[in-house]
Amino acid sequence: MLSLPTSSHAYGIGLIAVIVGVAMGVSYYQLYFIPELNAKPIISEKVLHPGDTTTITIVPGAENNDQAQNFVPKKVEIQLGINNLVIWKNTGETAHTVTPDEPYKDEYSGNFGSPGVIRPGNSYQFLFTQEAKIKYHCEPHPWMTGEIDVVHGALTS
Ligand SMILES: [Cu+2]
Repeated sequence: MLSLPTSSHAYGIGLIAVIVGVAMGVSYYQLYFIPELNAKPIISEKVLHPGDTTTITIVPGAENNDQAQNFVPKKVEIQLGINNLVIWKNTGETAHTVTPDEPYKDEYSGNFGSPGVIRPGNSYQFLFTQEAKIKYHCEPHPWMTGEIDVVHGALTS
């Protein structure tokens, strides 16, 4: 008769201990683990949604080594918060890539460079959120080169 309440009491304490343990685990996960996983730098709205885009055209014939024009314009200076979204449009008839000479990672947008080839009629875009100077080329046609200089815009400095 006495043993039943005792054991059910012990069972109750055990259950509470488990619930408290799980709750602590969950709050630890929410407090420390998730924020670290989701940590993204704080970037101004103007930089995340610039008013203008910068378009670089990959012109027809760009794959020809003896053609001067490939990425047009070849060198661009863009301003954070103004035109820091860059779009490469392939208007030619050959697939090309946008490949950084040296790996570049933007703290917000991640690794720069087209994930594969940009087929004719397609485009590749990248949102730059930090000052940077990046030289790039086309993987299949390494004589195709370009440069992006990302600078502080008048609105963001
Ligand atoms: Cu190419």
